[in-house]
Amino acid sequence: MMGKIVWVLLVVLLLVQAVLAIDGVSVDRLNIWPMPHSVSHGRESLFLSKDFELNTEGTKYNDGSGILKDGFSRLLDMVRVAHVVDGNFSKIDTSLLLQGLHVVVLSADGQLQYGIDESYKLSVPASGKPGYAYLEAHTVYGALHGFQTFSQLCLFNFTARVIEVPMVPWTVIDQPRFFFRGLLIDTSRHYLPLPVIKNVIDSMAYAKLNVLHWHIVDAQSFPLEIPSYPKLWDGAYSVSERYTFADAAEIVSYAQRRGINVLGEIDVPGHARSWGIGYPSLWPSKDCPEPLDVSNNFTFKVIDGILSDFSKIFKFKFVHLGGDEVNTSCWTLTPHVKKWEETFNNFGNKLSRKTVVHNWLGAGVAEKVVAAGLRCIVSNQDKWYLHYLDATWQQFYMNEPLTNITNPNQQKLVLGGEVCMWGEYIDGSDIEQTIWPRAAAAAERLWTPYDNLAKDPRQVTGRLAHFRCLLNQRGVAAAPLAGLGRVAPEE
Ligand code: CP6
Repeated sequence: MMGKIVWVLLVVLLLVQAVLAIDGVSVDRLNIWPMPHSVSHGRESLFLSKDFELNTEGTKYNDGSGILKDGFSRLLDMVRVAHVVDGNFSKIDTSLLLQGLHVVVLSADGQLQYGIDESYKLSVPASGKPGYAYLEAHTVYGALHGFQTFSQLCLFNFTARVIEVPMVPWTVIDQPRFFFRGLLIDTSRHYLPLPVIKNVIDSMAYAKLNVLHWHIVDAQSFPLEIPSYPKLWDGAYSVSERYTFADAAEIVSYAQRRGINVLGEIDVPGHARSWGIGYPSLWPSKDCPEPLDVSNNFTFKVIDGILSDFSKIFKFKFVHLGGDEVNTSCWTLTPHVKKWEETFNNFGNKLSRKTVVHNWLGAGVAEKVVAAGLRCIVSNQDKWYLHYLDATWQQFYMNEPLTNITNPNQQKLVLGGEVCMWGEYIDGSDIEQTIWPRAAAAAERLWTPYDNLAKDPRQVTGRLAHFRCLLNQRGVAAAPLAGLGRVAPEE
């Protein structure tokens, strides 16, 4: 009898020891990027069970296209970061095991569009009887942001070889400061292969950026198929450096499934020389090939054709028309165009109130645009241009879109901002490390409530360094914070 009791005690002791042997990692700061609206946490640790699962009970949204399901499966990949999870789950006390994530999406509407509700609430329970973590969002895209945040709370425990959520219980309440959080890519100066674009989209989702501004075409090349005018992509660099119409639709769908809108752009009437390779009559003349010949009806037929084809694939409510850097000397020099110039100048000044002005160039323009009652997206040339390799992440962090805009009604006209990766000096080989980590600094500026933003970038260095490592672990070639180590090219 005594022998039996001693034996049982021994087993119990061993079990307790086994459970205690799995130490939680102690984390010394909140490593969430961008910083949420509000966060609270505890000091305990939980572990994801072997069959950590998605539970969507009570969700109104019908996930027929699998956006939620695929998002959850990417979440599992993200938290594993390619480690082999071979820990012994039977050693972990069930009071420390999280069975899954219960996601409730309140709205049935699965449309992604400008201005949708991207908020979410995430709670991870304390140990004891943890069951499920809980994520609630109005839209499936808010839930995807919640997945991103959850993934950043997790880490791989190298002792237990399982995934741990330290500092439970967690409560995160979150929503973006601006609706428009963009990144521009330029596929005209250098062709970007489709897998590169997809990797950029993945990385945008990690930083909660939500608009991919696709500067598809420029003077140098016309890589996109336009079914209405099938000779336009004769202006591509080569027969292989092209996107079919279906490729573009696939990019839009890939982005959309990650909560990212694609803002398609044709830059007119300047920056369009490549159009004339297939259709030379779009040029004012052979020796004077840009801007587009705006005295020619055919030019407007082609623009119409492109926009009508665009509307079949780009579902975002905005389309970008460039309109920048129009060198009018060819118009002045070519008699049949010169007659037209005045009209153009006139309607240029009478932009419809439906227009959103993208402040691409000089700083300080945004305040004039909103004072005139127009909506605006801020890039501020020297602040959010990624091709300036000597611009630091600290400068990106400190670029405030509402600078000098104090009137609340005018502040509402600033829809957000956009970092720009102009393609003259980069291609698929180095685009990722030129975008990251600096775009992440801008992403926090655009996501996090103003009062939660660091007033001095030194306060966020450690947290950004952590996010940078996370990007590397997920296969994104983000550069070290200490700088790109390259010399800025001459303009
Ligand atoms: N391409 C187009 C560009 C630029 C612009 N439009 C540009 C101009 C100056 C700088 C960076 C980019 N490369 N189509 C102007 C918005 Cl510094």
